[in-house]
Amino acid sequence: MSSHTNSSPRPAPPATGPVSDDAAVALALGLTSVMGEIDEPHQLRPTSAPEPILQRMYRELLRMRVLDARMIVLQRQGRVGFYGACTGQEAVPIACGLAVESSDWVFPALREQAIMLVRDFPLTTFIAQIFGNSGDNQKGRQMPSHMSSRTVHQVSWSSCIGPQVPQAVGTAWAAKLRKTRDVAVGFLGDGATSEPDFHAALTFAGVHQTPSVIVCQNNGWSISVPTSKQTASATIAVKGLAYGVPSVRVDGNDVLAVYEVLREAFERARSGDGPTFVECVTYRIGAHSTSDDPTRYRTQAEVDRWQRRDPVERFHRWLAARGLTDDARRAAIEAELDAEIVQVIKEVEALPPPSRESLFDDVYAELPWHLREQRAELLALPPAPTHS
Ligand SMILES: Cc1ncc(C[n+]2csc(CCOP(=O)(O)OP(=O)(O)O)c2C)c(N)n1
Ligand SMILES: [Mg+2]
Repeated sequence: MSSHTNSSPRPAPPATGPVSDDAAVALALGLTSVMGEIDEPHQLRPTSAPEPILQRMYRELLRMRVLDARMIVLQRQGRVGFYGACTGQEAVPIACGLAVESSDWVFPALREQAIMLVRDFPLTTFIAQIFGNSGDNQKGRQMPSHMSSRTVHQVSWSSCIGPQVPQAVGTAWAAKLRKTRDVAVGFLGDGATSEPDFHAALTFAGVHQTPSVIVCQNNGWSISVPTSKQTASATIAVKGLAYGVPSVRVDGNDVLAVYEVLREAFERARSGDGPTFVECVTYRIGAHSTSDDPTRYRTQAEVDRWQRRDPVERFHRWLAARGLTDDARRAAIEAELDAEIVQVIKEVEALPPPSRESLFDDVYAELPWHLREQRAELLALPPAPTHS
């Protein structure tokens, strides 16, 4: 037996902090909701969103749904190589995009690219990234769907699972040391909670009280692995309490609830009250990506059950019940958005590939001699044949 016996009891944990607070535990184990349409016990709260925000949310939700559908068609037609949709999970990125301030930093995982559109990133550049052509601000160097831009303080979607969370916490720590008002939000999926990065990030955030918001989109699956195989914990949110981080479990298909919870979390972080961990309970309606076939590992009955909780439909019904929209208005907005997206695709697809010489840009402030030589050699060659 080791020398660590029960003869010298551990000191009791400090009485402060979220672990000792019943209300805090209830937030991490329960489900926060505004619309209150869900079939499990939940804590209802009112919305603070004024009508212009409600209408913006509506339009952005509809836009993302239409955009995803169009992009998947492009991939199936072989016009783009890959696409990662967020269908069924739109409420989280849209709510986040409306809750953050323009100076805050966003570190997305796999399904949050919509945040940059909500923060007014041009749709043309967004779609050009998926084509990877000369309209792409990343010059075609990233995998499709891995868009990023300093202009909207959003780093690339991370194909590696987990690292965006410590990156966000580190950025938040820098903001704290520099005494700015900036907050950093880092995303992860339920699968990523099995990665060491998740634990490192929450430990650091709790110890250093960083102005960070860590958001887990629990969409039920990590490609073909169900959440029940990631953890035996009652909820994902409750794990945050062990790190001393206030944690909230929210209906991730209720755009109003996610907006409230994130706004509060940003506010806490900005006013010096430290990090928050948010679990958004949602579902990936489509495939993991265009490289996946979910019929191999989940039932249609499960998908149908979640279709009834669809975030776009629910918000439409909620607005309609208050006289703020109707089916005809929705159809008109969708048609308008679809026409705009089709037009942008047409313009972007006609753009040439990134220029050859752009290969040498952006790495060195001053190009070293050997790369200057290689650049000159490349430019002396005839242009590559174009594909048609
Ligand atoms: C470190 C690492 N391990 C494995 C993978 C392969 N991989 C890509 S996405 C994914 C599942 C991620 O699941 P989750 O975190 O729940 O996010 P979701 O796709 O459901 O949004 C895996 C295992 C990876 N990209 N990086
Ligand atoms: Mg997942």
